[in-house]
Amino acid sequence: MLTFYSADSRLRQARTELHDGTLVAPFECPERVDLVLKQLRLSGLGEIRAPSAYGLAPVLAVHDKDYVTFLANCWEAWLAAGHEGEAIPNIWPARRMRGDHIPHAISGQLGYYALAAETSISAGTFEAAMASKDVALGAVEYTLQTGEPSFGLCRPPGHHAAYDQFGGYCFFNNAAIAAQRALESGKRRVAILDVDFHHGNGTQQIFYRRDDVLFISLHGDPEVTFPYYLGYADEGGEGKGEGFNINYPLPHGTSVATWMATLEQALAKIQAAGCELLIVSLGVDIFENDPISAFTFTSEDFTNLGQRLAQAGLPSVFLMEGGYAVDEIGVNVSNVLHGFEQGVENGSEQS
Ligand code: SP5
Ligand code: ZN
Repeated sequence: MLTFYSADSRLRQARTELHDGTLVAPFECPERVDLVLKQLRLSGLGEIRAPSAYGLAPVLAVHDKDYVTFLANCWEAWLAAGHEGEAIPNIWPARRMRGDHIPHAISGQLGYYALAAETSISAGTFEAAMASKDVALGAVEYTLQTGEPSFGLCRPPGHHAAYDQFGGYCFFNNAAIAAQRALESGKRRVAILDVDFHHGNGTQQIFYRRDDVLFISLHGDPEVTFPYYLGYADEGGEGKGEGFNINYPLPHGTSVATWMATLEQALAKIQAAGCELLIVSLGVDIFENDPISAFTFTSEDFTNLGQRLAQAGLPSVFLMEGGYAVDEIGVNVSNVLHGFEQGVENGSEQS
């Protein structure tokens, strides 16, 4: 399988994450991609290619222009305002305040555009986010042109980024940008299957009123985990999007058997909806030893996941989302992708 990767993903190197009341070294760190790359090479998955630069047009197809401008200017404005640490919001347009007003000061803009405070903005953040969406676009273009599967080793991740909000380590919604590109190239309906431990609130929000993207997410129950304010089972889409948003919140400690049984339901929905492309938001934070998550996948289970996804029989694009057990992230990602290739081979032997 072909992998897309950009060395510019390293430009995202925040020093601080607000975690459990202290500033810690971010879980979403550059070593994550280093170790995935290393394992993909070691296991011989296939060629690793740098993407072209696709510019801002595909970003503006799913994100707000003023939000993108804010991201592009945030770090400089933060420095110019004389702040010492990294840019972290500490006030929001909370209920019964002016939710429609964008203040002049960067501290006010940060709260306006942030959906969470763990994600700091620092030098290089915007450039890395640009590289990450190029990785996603490179992967989807390749799969659109060849029908062959691809892996976009995106970093920073994307699925928490909404139309005009960053957070959850995400700035541009790579999966949404890729899906939109696929639709513009002629696909009539695209499925985004989000297997990251956390609900893909940004992807859900972007497509909530549309029927050309089926968004399905399996995730930790938002009653007890991030992002708390979206991802419930009764969120089914709105208007013509009704029926095209499906959430499967699952309790902490959910067994792999239950998770895989839920995946069967998700795949049946994708088949029934006549989707022509599968984009997998691939978070491997469902791993049993993930430091911030609570599902129970072993490294071997990731192989089975990949095999099962191949049986859907669709052109498929995998895009990296979360996964913070850095020592095992390479094996876990590699197992999904090799599992997928094995699943494709088994499928073609049977037919
Ligand atoms: C892309 C992605 O996986 N983003 C995840 C963002 C999660 N940010 C908030 C994490 C809060 C973790 N608190 C868990 C405490 C466990 N002891
Ligand atoms: Zn996650």
